[in-house]
Amino acid sequence: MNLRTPIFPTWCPGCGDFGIWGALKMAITELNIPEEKLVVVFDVGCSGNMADFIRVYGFHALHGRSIPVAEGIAMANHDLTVIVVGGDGGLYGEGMGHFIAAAKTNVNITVLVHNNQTYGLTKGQASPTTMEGVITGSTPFGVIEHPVNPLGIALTAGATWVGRSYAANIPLTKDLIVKAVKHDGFSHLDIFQPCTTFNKLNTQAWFIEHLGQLPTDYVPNSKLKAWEQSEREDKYPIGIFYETNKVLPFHKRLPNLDKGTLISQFPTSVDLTAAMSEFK
Ligand SMILES: Cc1ncc(C[n+]2csc(CCOP(=O)(O)OP(=O)(O)O)c2C)c(N)n1
Ligand code: SF4
Repeated sequence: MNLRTPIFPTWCPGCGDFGIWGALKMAITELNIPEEKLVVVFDVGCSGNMADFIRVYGFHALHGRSIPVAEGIAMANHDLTVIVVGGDGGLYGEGMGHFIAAAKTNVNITVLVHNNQTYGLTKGQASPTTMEGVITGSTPFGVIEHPVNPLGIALTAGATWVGRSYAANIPLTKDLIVKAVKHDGFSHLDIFQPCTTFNKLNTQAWFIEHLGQLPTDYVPNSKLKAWEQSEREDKYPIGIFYETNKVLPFHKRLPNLDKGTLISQFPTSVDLTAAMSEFK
């Protein structure tokens, strides 16, 4: 599958978006999903700008609103693989309500969060994951709140697959994306990444010092143990925190979808030739 577009990324040198971009392309290639069966919904942000840099069927949604768009696509055609790409500002700030609702619904989508602990595209304002004390354009005296724990929120809301990766570890990020996409239900992969321009605390050196591993005997089948690991601040573990297949995804709980996807039951006959010709 040719995932190239003619546009080279406009991201700053050293930005973690590059690593996630590479890992996502490798994951899509490994998953070998027919291109007409894959949809990537991009949020607004530096992360969401990936919409221009990867050749997939996609949708560039409004800031914080990519998850409901993805849910709509997955509900209309549950045969599709649906992936969301967005930042911590869009998905844990403006879109947090949607994030919680989608996790609770266990809709079969994969949410990849470029967690650079800042609003990158709008020049470094504090986001929900910015650490306490950090001076940003919007917090000139330092952030006075404690950051949210996105993995803990996902677990509490009912996500059935929860993991964390680091953008510079491209092989791990690729593996975790593959596993998250294969999961039948709502999967959430938080991916730490440096924002070299605006986040002067959480740099590559900071991540090397502060990232850790889950315990060697860790089995990701306990929500309580996963939550405990997600609360750790001595070291931030990466890997799969939690997965379960005991909860059916949303579309398998709707008997009227047993007959087939919604669009197959209500086929449309809209002629898209004129609209598509604009993209040639
Ligand atoms: C509804 C709406 N609110 C706010 C904005 C302005 N805006 C654009 S990008 C952005 C922040 C992006 O930060 P984040 O989601 O963390 O992504 P990043 O750029 O760091 O990848 C904001 C607030 C917008 N475009 N639309
Ligand atoms: S502003 Fe930050 S997140 Fe945006 S491209 Fe530059 S380094 Fe990456």
